[in-house]
Amino acid sequence: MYLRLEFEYQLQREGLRNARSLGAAGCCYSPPLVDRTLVIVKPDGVERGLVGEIVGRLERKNLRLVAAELRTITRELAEAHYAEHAERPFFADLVAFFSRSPVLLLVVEGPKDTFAVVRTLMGVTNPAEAAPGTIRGDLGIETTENLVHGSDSHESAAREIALFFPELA
Ligand code: IDP
Ligand code: MG
Repeated sequence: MYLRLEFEYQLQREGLRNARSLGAAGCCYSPPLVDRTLVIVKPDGVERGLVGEIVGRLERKNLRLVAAELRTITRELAEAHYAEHAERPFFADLVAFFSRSPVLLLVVEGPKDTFAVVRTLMGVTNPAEAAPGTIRGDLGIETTENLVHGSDSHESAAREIALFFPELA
């Protein structure tokens, strides 16, 4: 499954710009769309049927989907994605978990510092400690199987989008 929504949103952006320049009163506030980040619904989220729940939270926040693809990640790509953790004791388990079944890869777009907005929606790494109202806080209980990945900086977002969606880099 691979949805390319870029063209559709380009049209929406054009429409918004036109509406603003004409001074038309829109029904809804739409923030400027300037920033992208990578979000991944991890294998546990897909296996548990929580894709709709998680994507719904991103959409209700008024973030927009730019790309969405269900893909089984190879061990090599999982190792590259999590390279910063290569020396950590949980690395082998993390790579095995991340490559065991399909993930949903998403590029989402919003206003300034979208990566930070997504991280707030996700909650902290350990779901047992994540605040209620966050994805991990509401839906998870274990540290490795914590449902969702989100880039942790502008630099990580650029690196990770290029890793999984080279055509969008
Ligand atoms: P993040 O996903 O909140 O950015 P990181 O520290 O970057 O957290 O860790 C990457 C992933 O590695 C986590 O989301 C989690 O799946 C796993 N992980 C992190 N710390 C531990 C741990 O102490 N034990 C087991 N798995 C861990
Ligand atoms: Mg991280």
